Amino acid sequence: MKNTDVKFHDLAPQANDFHADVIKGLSNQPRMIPPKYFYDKRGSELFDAICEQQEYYPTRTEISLLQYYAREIAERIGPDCILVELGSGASEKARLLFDALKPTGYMGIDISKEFLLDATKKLSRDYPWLEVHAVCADFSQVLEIPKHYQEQQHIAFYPGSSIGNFDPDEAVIFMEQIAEMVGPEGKLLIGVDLKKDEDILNAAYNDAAGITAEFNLNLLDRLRNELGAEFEDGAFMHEAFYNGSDGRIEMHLVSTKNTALTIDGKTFRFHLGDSIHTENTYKYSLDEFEALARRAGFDVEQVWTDRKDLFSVQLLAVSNRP
Ligand code: AVJ
Repeated sequence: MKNTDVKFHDLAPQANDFHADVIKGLSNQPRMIPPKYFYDKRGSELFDAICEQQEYYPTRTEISLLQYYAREIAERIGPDCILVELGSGASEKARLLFDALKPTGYMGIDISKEFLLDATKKLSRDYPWLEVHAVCADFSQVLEIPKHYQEQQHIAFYPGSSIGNFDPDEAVIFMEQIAEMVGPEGKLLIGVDLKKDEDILNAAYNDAAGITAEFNLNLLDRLRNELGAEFEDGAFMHEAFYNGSDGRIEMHLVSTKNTALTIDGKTFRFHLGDSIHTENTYKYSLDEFEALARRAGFDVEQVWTDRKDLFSVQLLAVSNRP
């Protein structure tokens, strides 16, 4: 492979059906819209701004862990691996590992084709020794790692604690698929947000500058601009709270009055305080996550945490237990 060539694999993922998912989600009880719809251009910008907020500790803590422990992580994994990043975006976190890890190849998997091609081209330019692959796919698609990489160990990389968006049972299924993808000698390097003082959790999703509120409310702008939804300005407000019995932050859009939202002649009525559930983000203790990983067929090989035990980066190995 030449210097800055990126090998492109198009698995032609099914485009999201925003309209159908919203109608379905608002017709159910409780009403729910999947969190993947937060991330249009504005939503992605707002998410980046969230990551800069003092209260939002996950991103900066994970970045510090990857920077600080890059060498240890690399030693644990060993040389010449194939690093496969799920939802690679700008590949910023993978970059933190390359100098220490020296993988043979990097495969960035992302659903957003233009962004993926742009990011992987830059990567290939910055790391001329690295064989870079861009895979346009969604997580439900089975990824085959190129045959000529059979000698190399396959390491899935799933930073960002996005595993928290899955219900635990779904997380197990997802991680089983990852185990299948990396094979019996493979590993998973994953960022997992931890249970902690509820005040810290609540503050992280209710930043004082109101960026998370804007991020949540941006979904309503999308309904209006893209689906022609009609509703009163100010009819909904941001709400985020830690639900201790389920171990998760919940985000909702809560009606501030008795009101209605109409899409395509379909009217959804809300009483004061009724909600549209927009996100769950599960938090785990180390023991809970270890149990979850085992259910999915992984052993926890090593865990790196910050001094305050806010966040963890974990290396899981596909288990050889029967
Ligand atoms: C991208 C899912 C990890 O759950 O913390 C941030 C998304 N939502 N603030 C998270 C999010 C509100 C974020 N994840």
